[in-house]
Amino acid sequence: MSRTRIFAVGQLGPISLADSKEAAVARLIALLREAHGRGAVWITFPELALTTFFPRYVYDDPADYDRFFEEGLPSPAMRPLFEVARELGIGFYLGFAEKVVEGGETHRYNTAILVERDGRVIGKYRKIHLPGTRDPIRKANFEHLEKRYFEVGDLGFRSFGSSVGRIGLCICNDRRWPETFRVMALQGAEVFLLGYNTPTLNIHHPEPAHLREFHNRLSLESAAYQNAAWVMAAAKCGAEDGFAMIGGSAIVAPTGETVARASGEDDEVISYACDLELGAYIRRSVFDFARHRRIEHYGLIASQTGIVIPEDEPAAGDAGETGKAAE
Ligand code: CDT
Repeated sequence: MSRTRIFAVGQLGPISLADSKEAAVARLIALLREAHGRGAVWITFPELALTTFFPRYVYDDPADYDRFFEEGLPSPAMRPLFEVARELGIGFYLGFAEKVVEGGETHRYNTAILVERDGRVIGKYRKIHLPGTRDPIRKANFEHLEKRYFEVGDLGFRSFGSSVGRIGLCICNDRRWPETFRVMALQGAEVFLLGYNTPTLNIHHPEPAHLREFHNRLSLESAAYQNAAWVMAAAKCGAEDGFAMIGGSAIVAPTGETVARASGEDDEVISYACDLELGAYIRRSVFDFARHRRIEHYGLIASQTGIVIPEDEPAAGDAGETGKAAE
């Protein structure tokens, strides 16, 4: 028996540094209305969807960057989006910069929330894999300073029950790490939602621009396939004040096949009728975790961060030069 619902992804084109949050939210509402018109029950919006991708800029004083952050849920800027979504009965994923006082201390996170079709916040995630640096590296005319503005998320990778299925959520760079998705899949996630802002130029590790698109797609498709789950991925893309970011927002099936893909680098809705039973079927066979996983051999994944060559192994030879394998 199928369990089909229409999921949508709302891609955003550029948001300028000069744009107001109100203008960004008006664009999100237009995307949400279009998704609803297509019969969608849920829409995924990008990472940091209310502002430009501000970690590309260097600020020293919180007084200069606090304007990018939201306080309270819904924050005043988000409230109109919450209201229209509840009125239309459509759930959503939204990424934003969060400022919160907890335990008497101020914290700032790169956050995403899940808002149920009746307007309740049913899930929250604070980004764990923060890319870039704390200090400027001055290798280009922009930076990637997520480690400067955000703390590492403290909520873990979780999945949440919703009226449309069990949802796991993460943010941008998390999609490059398979551990992200496996932890959520082990909690029964059937659909992974994520938003991203990916600069076309990699300032840390120069590489051809086409690889940025390829690695995005590769990460999404492998996450879907290896966990037998649907993936909804929403880009904020195009040139924000001249700083280019990739598009390629996509919906990927549990088979690993991309079934819908944004065509441009501006505001755009893509949608697909997703049968959650397709993933369940695969999780009863080739990816029946309970039957086939061998956790007694996976210990290093959770106990070691970097690469450690076992000491009892012979040193690596010069097989590259001689063509002879080290023995
Ligand atoms: N926003 C975000 O996480 N972007 C990163 C860029 C990595 S290059 C520093 C990404 O993984 O797409």
